[in-house]
Amino acid sequence: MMNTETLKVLAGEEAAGVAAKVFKGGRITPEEGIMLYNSASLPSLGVLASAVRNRLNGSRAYFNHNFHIEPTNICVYNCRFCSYHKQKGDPDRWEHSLDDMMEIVKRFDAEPVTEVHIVGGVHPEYDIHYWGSLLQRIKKHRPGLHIKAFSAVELEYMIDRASLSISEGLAKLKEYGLDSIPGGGAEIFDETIRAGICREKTKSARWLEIHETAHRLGIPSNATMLYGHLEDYSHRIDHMLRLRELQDRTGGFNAFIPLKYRSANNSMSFLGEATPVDDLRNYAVARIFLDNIPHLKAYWPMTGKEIAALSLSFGVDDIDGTIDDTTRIYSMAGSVENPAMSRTEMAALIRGAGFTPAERDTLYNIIREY
Ligand code: V47
Ligand code: SF4
Repeated sequence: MMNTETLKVLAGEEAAGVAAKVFKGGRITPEEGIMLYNSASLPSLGVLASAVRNRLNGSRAYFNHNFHIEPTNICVYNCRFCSYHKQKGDPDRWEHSLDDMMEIVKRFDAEPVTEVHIVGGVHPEYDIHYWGSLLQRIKKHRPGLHIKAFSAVELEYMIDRASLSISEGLAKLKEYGLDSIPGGGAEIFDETIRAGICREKTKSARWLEIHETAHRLGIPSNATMLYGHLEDYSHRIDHMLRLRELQDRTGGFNAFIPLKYRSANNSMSFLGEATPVDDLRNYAVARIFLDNIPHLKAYWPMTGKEIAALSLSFGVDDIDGTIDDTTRIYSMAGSVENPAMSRTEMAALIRGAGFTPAERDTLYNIIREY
């Protein structure tokens, strides 16, 4: 434990009190969170976030052996930040058939992958039973593969279309084989900013309701936050506060994943992008503020390998998975083309940053320490 003078030197006069609280394991207020964003130095944020990280995850840094299926990039919505969605008839669209998607699954038959991550656009024609048959076919083919599928936006659309309640729809999907839900579609919960970037899609309250209902049905999930566009720090803290309150009620979130807005090929390109320093500050404040979500993930196909490695010293304990070149959502917005890393490469990246690599399954059971 550091004395007050050391804390003042490290964190600055204003942040010293907050630093003392964080070191004692206390929870910070929204005002304190905003203050950290505005005035704490980068090294002091690294130290504070590392204190929280070490308490929750020690020196481990996790990754998993996974692949993605992106069933379609056709989408009924038109989010301003999205470089990915296309309309029917566009030459760059894709719509994989169920057989095509099973071919992707079968490509991994000889590999010890533990998770398939399935997310795509909101296709106007496919219903809950179509998606259910995909889940069933995957489970039949490979019962041990964990299926993390469908953002709350896709779920809302298929469940509303079937005239089911959220609870009925999620229970049906669980029966079909859904194991957990990824964190997409959260964007930023503040209603005014949300209207500026994705006016039509799933309202914040509905996103939260879908995740809360899933947790109550025993379906864990992740949560994301899209940052670096129209929002300010108070909106980021408001977003994380809504997640922290939900997590206090259910404990169902495994990981929080900040997603930096990437500006290529979409209608908000004029905004540019947050800097690497802002990315690290954001990871750190998230780790300090969200004291009840066990894992903080840097999604490396979005951040790049270098920032993912650096982020481990700013609160991050998870750099997602091997991916194996099965996602296009970020390369279309300006990130790494053809993302793929072997398990050995992921372990080396983590070890090079000074942490202990741990291969995990979706629920953070350890498969192997490197
Ligand atoms: O909701 C779309 C984001 C999300 C852009 O749960 C963009 O493990 C930045 O949720 N710049 C979908 N972000 C991806 C997602 C995800 C990814 C990795 C792991 C997990 C998990 C979930 O991608 C969308 C949106 O926030 N997004 N376009 C863009 N131009
Ligand atoms: Fe559709 Fe998702 Fe893109 Fe929005 S972010 S337009 S919901 S694919």
